[in-house]
Amino acid sequence: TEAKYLKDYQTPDFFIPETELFFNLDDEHTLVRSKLQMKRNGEHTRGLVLDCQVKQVLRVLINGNQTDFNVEQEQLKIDVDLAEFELEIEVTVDPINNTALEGLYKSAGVFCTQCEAESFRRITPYLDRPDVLSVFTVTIFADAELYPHMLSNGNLIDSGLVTEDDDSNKQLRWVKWRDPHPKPSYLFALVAGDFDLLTDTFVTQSGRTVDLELFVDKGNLHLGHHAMASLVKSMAWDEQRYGLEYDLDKYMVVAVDFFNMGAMENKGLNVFNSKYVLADLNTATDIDYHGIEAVIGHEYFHNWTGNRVTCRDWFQLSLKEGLTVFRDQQFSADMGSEVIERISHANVMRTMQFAEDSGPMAHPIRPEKVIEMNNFYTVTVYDKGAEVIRMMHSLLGESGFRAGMDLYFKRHDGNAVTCDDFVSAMADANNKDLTQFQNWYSQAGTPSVVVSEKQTDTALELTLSQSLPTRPAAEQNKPLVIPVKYELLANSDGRSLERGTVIFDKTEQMFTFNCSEPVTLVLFENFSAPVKVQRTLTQEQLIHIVKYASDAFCRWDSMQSLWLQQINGASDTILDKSRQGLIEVIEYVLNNDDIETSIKAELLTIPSYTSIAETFDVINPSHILKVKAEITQQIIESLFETINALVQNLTNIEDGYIQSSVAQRRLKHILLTYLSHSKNSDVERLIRQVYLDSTNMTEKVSALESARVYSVALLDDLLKDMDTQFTDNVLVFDKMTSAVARIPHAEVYGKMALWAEHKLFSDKNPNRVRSLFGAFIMNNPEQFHDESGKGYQFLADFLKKMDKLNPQLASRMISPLLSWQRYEPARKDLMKQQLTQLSKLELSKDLYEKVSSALG
Ligand code: HT7
Ligand code: ZN
Repeated sequence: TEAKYLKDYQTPDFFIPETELFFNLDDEHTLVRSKLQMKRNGEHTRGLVLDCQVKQVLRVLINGNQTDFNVEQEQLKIDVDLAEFELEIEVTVDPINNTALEGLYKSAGVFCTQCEAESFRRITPYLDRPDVLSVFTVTIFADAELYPHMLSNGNLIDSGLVTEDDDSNKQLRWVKWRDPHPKPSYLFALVAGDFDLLTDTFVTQSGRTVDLELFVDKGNLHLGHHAMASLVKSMAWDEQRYGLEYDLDKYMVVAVDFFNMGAMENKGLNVFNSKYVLADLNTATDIDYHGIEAVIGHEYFHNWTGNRVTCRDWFQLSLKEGLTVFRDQQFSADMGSEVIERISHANVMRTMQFAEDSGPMAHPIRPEKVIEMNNFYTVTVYDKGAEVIRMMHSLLGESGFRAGMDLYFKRHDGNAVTCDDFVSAMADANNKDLTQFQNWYSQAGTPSVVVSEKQTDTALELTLSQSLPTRPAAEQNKPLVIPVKYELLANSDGRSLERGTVIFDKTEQMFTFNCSEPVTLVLFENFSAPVKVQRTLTQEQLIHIVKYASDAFCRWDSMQSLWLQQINGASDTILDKSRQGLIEVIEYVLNNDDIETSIKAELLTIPSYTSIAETFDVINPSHILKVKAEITQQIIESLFETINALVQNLTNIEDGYIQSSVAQRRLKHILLTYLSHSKNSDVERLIRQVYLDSTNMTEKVSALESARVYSVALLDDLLKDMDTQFTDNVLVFDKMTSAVARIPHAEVYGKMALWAEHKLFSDKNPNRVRSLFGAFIMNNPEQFHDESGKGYQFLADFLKKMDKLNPQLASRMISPLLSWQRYEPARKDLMKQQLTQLSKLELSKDLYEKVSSALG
C-alpha cells in the first residue's frame, strides 16, 4: 500500500532490447519461460530488480548458468554486475483461478491476457514499466484441438507439431510470433481458443494490403460485420485526418466475454470486450452500434497515439488516453453528428467527471501520486484529458493542431515520452507559448467561472472570474487558459450579431463587445471548456437562446438550465408562472418542424438525476426526485395529446444503423418516456405495441424502459417474453437486468436477487455484474439513495464479496459512496458508516486507496 510519486521518476537501471517468451498453456500450471537480452543503462553497479507477481519462480539462469535469486514484496532480485547478459527465467502461473482478469487468465474456454497497466509481471518477472521497450518473439505450445487459434503480437513466423514428452503421447501444436516494433510490456498479448474468423483487407494510402482478422465465439460470425466495417472506417479516417497509416501486415481483434474494461490496444492484437464487437439488428441497440464504432476507432487510433509513441511512466497516462479519446470523439463526430457527440461528452463531464473532481479521489489529468494504477483509468485522465486536448485544438485551429501532431510524431516516434513533450510539440510547431496552458495538467478540480454582464448604449461589458476549489496542501492555484466561444444575439429578433472566441486567462478579466442594441450573450458554445459556469439568466433569456442561438449545443444547454431553474429555484410562489414557461417552450419544441429530429430529441430530454444532483452544493436526493417527478407530471398533464400524437406518427421507422432512423428512434424513445409517467391505460397499450411491433432492439429496450416507469407488472410481462425470445443471449440478458435494477421501488431487491440466480448470470463476469448491480448503484437514485440507507448497505456488502473476486471491478463500483461529503447530513452519515465498515476489512490495494482517501 505504498504510494508512488511522479517527482521520484528515474530512468530504468537496465534495458531489454530483445524478449523471447515460451508458453506451455495449461489451466492451473501454465509454464512461462523468458529469455531476455539485458543491457545495463549507464555506469551504475546496482543489481537487477524485476517486478514479479507470478505463482512460482522455478529457475533463473544468467548466460546459461543457474543463479541464486530472491523473491520478496513482489520483486525478483538477482545479484549481477555484468553490463550485458542473457537472462532466462522459468515460472508458473494459474490462469483458470485468475478471477481478477489481470495477467494471463482463462475464462469461457479461452486463454487471454490483460497486461496494462502493471500486470505483465503476473505472467513473467520483468521491468514492467512503459519506458522499457523490447522486440518480442513469442512461442506458444498448446493442445491443437482445444486451441486451434494461438495468437500473439506481430507476424506469425513459424509453427509445428510436437508430441508431449510425458506418457500421454498427446500432440501439441506450437506457433511462433514476432513483433518487429519495440514495445513496452503492457502492449504484449496472447490469446488461445476456438473461434470463428471474419476476414477482410484494407489497402493503405501507400498501397500496402493489410489483413484484417476478427475472432469471435463459434456461431457468432454474423455479429462481427459492424465491427469490421468500423475498423475499415477507422483506418481510412486516420489516414485522411492525420496522415497516419497502419504499420503491420495483420490487424487482429479478438472478442472475449470476460473483460474488465471496453478493450485493449495490444500491438496488432486488440482484445475486446465482446459487448464492443458483437451486433445485429435483433440484439443490439443504436447505442451499442455507436459504442462499437467508437471503441474500435479508439483502439485503432492508439496504434499511433499510445503504441508508436508511448508513455514514459503511468503518471503520463493522459498522454495516450486523453489524446486518443479526443481522436475517437473527432472520428465519431465525422461519422455521425458533431453536436450529438458534444452533448453526450458534456454530459459525461458534468455528471461523472465533475463528481470525481470534487471528491476525495480528485486528481489532475496528470496525477502526481498513485497507490494502485488501475484506479487512475478515470474520467479525469480520459475525458477531462480529451477536453484539454480539445482546448489546444481550439487555440491552435485545425491546421495548427495538425502541425503539432506531425511534429510530435516526427520527434518522438518509437519513444516513451511525457505530456510536456506533447505540449512542447504543439507549441513549437505553432510558435506559441503554451506555458500557462500547462496548468491544466497539474491542477485538479473543476474551474468555476463566475459571469457578470452589464449592457450600456454602445457595448456589452462581460466580466469573468475563475477559481478552483482549494484543497489542503495544494499549491496556490494558478489561472487557467480558458477558451470561451460566444455569440451575441439581438433581443429584438434573435439575429446573430457576432460570433467568436475570447481567451480568458486571468483570475478576473473584462471583455467589451460593441453593440448598439439590447443583446443576449451566448457563452461556452460547443462546451468550449470543461468548467462550471455561475451565471444568472432569466427564463426569458434562456428561452431566447433555445430559440435563436446558432450553436445547437447551447440551445440544448439552455433547455437543461430551464429545468434546473425549476429544481434549484426555491419557493413555489415564483415557480408557478415560470413552470408554465417551461411547459410552453417544450410545446414550442414539440411542434417546431424546423428543428432537426436528432436535436429535437436532445432538447426534449429530461435532465438525468445525476446531472441535476451535480449542480447542488449539498445534495438532497429526495428533493431532487420529488420536484423532478412533479414537473414531469405537470408537463404530461398539459401536453399528453401533443406528445401522443407525435409518437403515433413515428411508426415504420426504417431499421438499421442509419443516422435518420437513429434520430427518429431516439425522439420516439424520449416521447415515450414522457408518456410513461402518465397513468392513462392507452400508454400501456402503446408500450406493448412498441415492444411487439418493433423489429430492432433499440425500440424493444425503449419499451422496457418505459414499462419500468409505467408499472412493474408491465415490465415483468415484457421481460418474460424477452427471456424466452432471446434465450442464451448474454448481451440481451444484460439489457434485461439493467431494466430490472432500475425499478424505482423497494421490490427491486427481491427482483435483483432473482435475476442473479438466472442461469446466464455469473458474478465472475464483469459485464453481468455491471449490468445488474452497476445499474442499480449508478442509475437507481430512488432506491440507492433511499433514506433508510439500505442502498448504501447493499453496495458495501456487495463490495466486500466482489473485492475478493475482482478488485478492479469492486474499486470501480464504489464511486457513488466516495462523494458522501456532498450529501445532506442524514445520508452523509449513513454513507460514512458503510465506508468505515469497509475500512476495517482487509481490502485489495484498489479498494484500500479509495476507502482510505474517502475517510481522509
Ligand atoms: N488502454 C486500455 C486500458 C485497459 C485497462 C487498464 C487497466 C485494467 C484493464 C484494462 N483494460 C484496458 C483501454 C483503452 O483506453 O483503450
Ligand atoms: Zn485508450
